[in-house]
Amino acid sequence: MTTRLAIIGAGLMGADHARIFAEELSGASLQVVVDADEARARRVADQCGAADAGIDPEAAILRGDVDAVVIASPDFTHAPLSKACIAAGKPVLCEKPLSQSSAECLEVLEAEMAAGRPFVQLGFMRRYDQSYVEMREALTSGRIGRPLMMHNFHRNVETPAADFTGTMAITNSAPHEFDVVRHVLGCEYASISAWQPRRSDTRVAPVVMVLETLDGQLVTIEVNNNAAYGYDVRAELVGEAGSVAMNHVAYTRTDADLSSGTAYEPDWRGRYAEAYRRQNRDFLRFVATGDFPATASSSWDGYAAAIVAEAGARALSNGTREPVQMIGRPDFYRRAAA
Ligand code: ISE
Repeated sequence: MTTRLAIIGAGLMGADHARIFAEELSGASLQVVVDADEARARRVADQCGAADAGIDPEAAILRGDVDAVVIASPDFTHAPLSKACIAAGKPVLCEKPLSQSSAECLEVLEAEMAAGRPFVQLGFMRRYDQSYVEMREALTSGRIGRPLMMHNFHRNVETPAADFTGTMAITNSAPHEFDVVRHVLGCEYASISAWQPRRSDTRVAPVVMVLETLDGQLVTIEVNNNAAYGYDVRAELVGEAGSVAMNHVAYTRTDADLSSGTAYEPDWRGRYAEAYRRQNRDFLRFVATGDFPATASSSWDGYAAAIVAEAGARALSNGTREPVQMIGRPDFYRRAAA
């Protein structure tokens, strides 16, 4: 079966998804690329062999020759467009976050439950990264014993926008950790605290968070969006009988001039290239079979990330330890572990 796709959003991630489906996976054909900037949509459409380009996302979702949709438009459009896909009965791969408002995430959950089957696969691609896959395996096999702590570092070269704030580090960047850590540990959060050190300039300073899980584990997350030297994500899962740490991912090491070094990627697309391929391949299977992928993030996971981010933003601005209070998980979103 060939899945006929609409790509909504032709920015960094929309263009990357279009390229992955067109060049790196089989089983997909790109029908239309949509962007508020029509010339940009046209450019990506031409690059990935889509016949049409347009500016109207709802019209693209409703097209008879579109089976499924990829949403990579600005964050505030994710939830409304996901709901439009649910209403049209079309599976959607939606970039993270589902919404920065947990209330809006709940609206998506309700629409999906009313439709009677899952439609939304959320683009928390780190779940497909081999390092987190192996951390999960180390827990399920019992090799490192009961988990105690998970330490995380998430560093970007510089902030994506000039007006990026510490709060946005929690609501835009840290949700990757919020999601992948609860996926690895298989547990929800109880509380979150957040602090920032002082920088000597006006750039946004790192945010350091400590979370407690309902099973009594501690999770540390540093998000430094002005790390200057490269895109660098690290993690270590510490158990009672051992630990698993992510290695720096690099194909080569250069030894020269009395030193030895490996390179950093400029951003996440290279670092997570294989994770994106695995995720998008799983999406094509989901469209073909209707079975929600065991590894993927659902709209429930999007809600969970939004609730933690909201509590984290409050913790940072009030200097308090904030409880994380989620609604009970609806049966609809219970599934066998991957
Ligand atoms: C960005 O929004 C992303 O989604 C990337 O995956 C992440 O690594 C980056 O830090 C965020 O700013």
